[in-house]
Amino acid sequence: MRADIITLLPQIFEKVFDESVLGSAVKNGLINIVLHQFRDYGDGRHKTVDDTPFGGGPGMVFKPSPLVNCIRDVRKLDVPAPVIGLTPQGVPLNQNLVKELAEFDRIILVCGRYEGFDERIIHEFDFQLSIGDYVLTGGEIAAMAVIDAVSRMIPGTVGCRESVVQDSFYEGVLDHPQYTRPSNWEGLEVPSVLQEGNHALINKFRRSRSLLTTAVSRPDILASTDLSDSDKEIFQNLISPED
Ligand code: 6GU
Repeated sequence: MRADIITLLPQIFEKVFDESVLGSAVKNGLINIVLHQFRDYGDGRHKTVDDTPFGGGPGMVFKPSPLVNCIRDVRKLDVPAPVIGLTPQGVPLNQNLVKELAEFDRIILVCGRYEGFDERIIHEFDFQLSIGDYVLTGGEIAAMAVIDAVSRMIPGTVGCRESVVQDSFYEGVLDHPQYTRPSNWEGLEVPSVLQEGNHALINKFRRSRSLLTTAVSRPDILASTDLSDSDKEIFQNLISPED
């Protein structure tokens, strides 16, 4: 996948795309990140990209022309791609949307700053995306979150496919807890079923812990998850245990 990022702060992305899982994905050519400094499209000697809001109020607003000219040029650089504005007004990102984004050969992310964009440019966006119900100082951290989550869905980025499929949210439930050695740490014992090697029992234990955590912490996501018959049986057992 190719991801173009339009930003005033291209330098802050470098470390993130250089290290660890994302770094390897970039090095292995699974994801190609292209940064664009849109100040280059600014007006006049000072390359101005913002101005005070009509009607007054705090902060600055991105002027329409520099950003739109940059978006139009970036669009033309490669195959067609959705242009995604990163703003707190956008649709909330979730794992389903991450999976859909991972299907594209190319995406273009536009990072806002200041008080936002001149409203007349929003038709340049195919849609706007938010990463949660809080306000960031700019879209850069949101762009990093989007790229990180999307690249995990591209086969080859994460070592083991199974680990992606089993992750929190992937199949509509939260991940089960994990334990490693020592089996007794500060008096806290690892559940015995995990130490005994019966994989059918281990899977059942993990699934029941996933379902329970999801029911307690995120009943909203559980409500939109299709539960299998054995999941229903697990809940039934939690309510009225067999033994
Ligand atoms: Cl995409 N941008 C900003 N500035 N704040 C946010 C956001 C995006 N998503 C949540 N808060």
